[in-house]
Amino acid sequence: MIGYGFMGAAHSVGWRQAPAVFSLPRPVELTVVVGRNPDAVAEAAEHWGWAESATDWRAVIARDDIDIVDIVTPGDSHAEIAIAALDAGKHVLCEKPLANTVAEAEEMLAAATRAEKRGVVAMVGFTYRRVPAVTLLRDLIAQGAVGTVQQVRAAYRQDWLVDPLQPLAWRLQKEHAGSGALGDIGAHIVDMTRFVTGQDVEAVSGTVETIVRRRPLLGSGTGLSGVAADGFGEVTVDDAALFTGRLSGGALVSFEATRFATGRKNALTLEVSGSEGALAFDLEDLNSLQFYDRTAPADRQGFTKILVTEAQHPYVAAWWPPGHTLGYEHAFVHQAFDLVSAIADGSQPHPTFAEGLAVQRVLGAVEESAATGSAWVRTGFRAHV
Ligand code: SOE
Repeated sequence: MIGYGFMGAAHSVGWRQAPAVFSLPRPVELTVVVGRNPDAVAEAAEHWGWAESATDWRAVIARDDIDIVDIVTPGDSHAEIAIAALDAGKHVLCEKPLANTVAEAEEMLAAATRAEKRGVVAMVGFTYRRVPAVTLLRDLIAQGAVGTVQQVRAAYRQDWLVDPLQPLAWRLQKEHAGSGALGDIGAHIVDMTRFVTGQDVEAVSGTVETIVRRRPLLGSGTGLSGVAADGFGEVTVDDAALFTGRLSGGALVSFEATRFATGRKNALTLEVSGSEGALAFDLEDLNSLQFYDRTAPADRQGFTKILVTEAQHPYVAAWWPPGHTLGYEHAFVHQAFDLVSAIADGSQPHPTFAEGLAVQRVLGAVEESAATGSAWVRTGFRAHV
C-alpha cells in the first residue's frame, strides 16, 4: 500500500477483515506500507498490521513478493505510481478520483490495457458502489423496478471547510488534488450515478466556486490565537460544484458537491426517479433503501423502507443475521473481496480504469463549462461498463 492517511486506514481495515469474513480464493498478506516519513509510516505499519514499512515505492513495486499495489496517495501521484506498477506486472487498486487530469487518466487506462493482456488487472476505489443498498439500488433499476429513469438527484455535502481557519491542506491545492469538492466528493456521485443507471454522463453544464480564497498555511500558528500575518496561502481549488448532467438514456441529473453545507458532515444522497417508481439512498442511513412503487394500488402507495440486511442482499450473507447493520468501513472489505476474487478467477474487477476515465471526463467538462460559462459541454467519452 502506497500512502497511509485516512484512506490508508480504511483500506487496511478492508484488507485485514476480508479474509476473516469472506472465504477468499487467495490468501491476503499486508506486506508493506510506503510513505515519505520513515517514522510516521513505521508507526502506521505497526498500528494497521503491515509486516514492513518503506519509503521508496519504486523499490517496493519491483519486489517479487508483491502482487497488488494499493494506491492511497493524493491524486498528483496516482498516474506515476499506477503506470509503473502495472508495467511491473502488479495488479493495481487506485483511490478515487483516478487522476488529477483527463490526460493522466488516459495514460493510466493505456497502461491498464497493456497490463490486461498479461492478466494483470486495475480497479478504481469508488467504494460507495459496494454499500449493499447501493448495489441493490443498481440491481432494482436493472430489473425495471422504477421503469424508465427520467431524473436523478445526486448530492454529496460536507462542512469541514466552513471554518476559515481550517489550514491549507493538500486537498485545497490544485497541484496536489487536481480539484476541490468537484473531484474529491463530486467524483463519488458521478460514479454512483453511472453505476446505478448503467448509463454515461454525455454532457454537463455547471459552475464551481471557491468560497474562502485564502487560508492559514499548515504549521503557521493556526488556532484560537489567530495566524501569523505571513502565514496565509491561496486556495486554488473549488469549495463547491453545482452541475447538471444529461445521461445517455436521456435522463437529467442534478449534481451538488460541496464542503460548505453547514451542519452536513458526510451527507451523500442519491434519488432516482422513474416512470414507474423511485429509489432513494442516504449514506447517513446506509443500511436502508427507500422505494416508491407507482404501480402499487393507489390506497397503499408511498415510499417504503427496505432494510438491506437480508442474506439475499448484496454482500450481506457474509456478515450477520437480518437487522444487524453494517457501517462505512464494510464497503472497503467488500472492495478487497471483489478485487481478490477477480484476480483469482481472471476476470476484470469494476470500476475499471475506463470507468475512472469516464468520471474524469465529466469532472473536466464541468471545469470547462464553469470556466467558459458555456452550457452543455460534452464529455466525449463512452466507457464500456
Ligand atoms: C473528503 O473529506 C473525504 O475524505 C473524501 O476524500 C472521501 O473520498 C469520502 O469518502 C469522504 O470524504
